[in-house]
Parts: sequence; C-alpha cells; structure tokens
Amino acid sequence: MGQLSAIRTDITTLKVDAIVNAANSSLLGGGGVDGAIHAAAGPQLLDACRRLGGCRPGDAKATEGFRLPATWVIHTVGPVWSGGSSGEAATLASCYRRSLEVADELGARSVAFPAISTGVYGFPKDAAAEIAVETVRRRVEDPDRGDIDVVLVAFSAADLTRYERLLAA
Ligand code: AR6
Repeated sequence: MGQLSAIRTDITTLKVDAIVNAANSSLLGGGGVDGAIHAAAGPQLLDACRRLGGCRPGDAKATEGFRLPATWVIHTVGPVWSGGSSGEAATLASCYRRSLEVADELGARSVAFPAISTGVYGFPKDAAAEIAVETVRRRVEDPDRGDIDVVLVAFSAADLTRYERLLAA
C-alpha cells in the first residue's frame, strides 16, 4: 500500500512524479499556488495549458512540469465557496478523485496536493481538509489499484497541524 502524509513546504520545490495545481477554469494562470507553479515552471507551462482548452470545476488535466522538479502538473479547478449549498463539497472531492485518476493514467506513483480552494476560493479549511484526507485515503488504501504515495502540502503551520490531526485519527 502507498503512503499518505502531510508536510509544510512550497509545493513547487517537491521532486515527485506529479504536483497538483489549484487553478481556475481558464487554466491560464493566476495568483496563489497557481502563480507560484507557473513562475517556477517557466513560460512553456502556459503554452501547454493553452492547448488544454480550459477545465471544469471538479475535473483535472495534466501537462509536463517543464522547469519544475516534478515531472507532471495536474491542473484541477476547485469550487468557489458560496455558502456550502451549491455542491461545493462534492466538487472539491471530485478534484482530489479526478486528479488521482489522471495521476494513474500518467503512471505517476507520487503526487503532492495543495489545499485546493482554501485560499482565494474561500472554502472553510477544516471541512476542506476532511474532504482531502477522506478522498485521498480511499484511493491510497484501494487494494485493487497500484501503490501511490500522496503528500498533502500545507503552506502554514496551522494547516499542517490540521492535516496531522486528521491523519492520526
Ligand atoms: N505551495 C503550497 N501551497 C501554497 C502555495 C505554494 N507555493 N501558495 C499558496 N498555497 P489558492 P484556491 C496554498 O488561493 O483557493 C488562483 O488565482 C494557500 O495557502 O492558491 O483554489 C487560481 O488561478 C492555500 O492554502 O487557490 C484561481 O483563480 C492553498 O494553497 C484561484 O486562485 C490554495 O490557495 C484558486 O483559488
């Protein structure tokens, strides 16, 4: 079985098979982790993203990692939080699930996720972390699919503590 863990770091520094980007539907870049990934990967990433033709919330699409230490970038689009009754939780779970399906299609065996939707998109952090851990755990512990190691990347100390509590439960 693969490993599920959490660390506090800048996701752009990780030498894993794939890092996940918390993008927007245009896939043409933005701020937050999206901006950091584009800056670190270089301008070829934007060219590759242009060829993807956008992405719906809850779905995921891959590009190469270009100048990143990671081989691939899996771009997913989280829900914008608007109170919780617009399917935000299901869309967020779909982001994690679809990103891992794309990782499997690529043959990626190690994947790192940022806390999708918990920045500019305003998803409450505790609920988002629970969805992340539950959805990823289901894939990592699935005996019918190959081993995959997943790292949940925290950007703040509080975010790391939140993940560590859930992983210990
Ligand atoms: N490494 C790891 N985590 C990071 C990094 C980094 N370098 N930078 C920020 N975070 P956000 P969203 C954390 O706002 O809420 C963009 O403009 C951050 O602390 O990046 O899904 C897109 O283009 C937070 O916990 O993504 C979209 O328009 C988490 O990453 C929109 O923002 C996500 O915050 C997406 O908003």
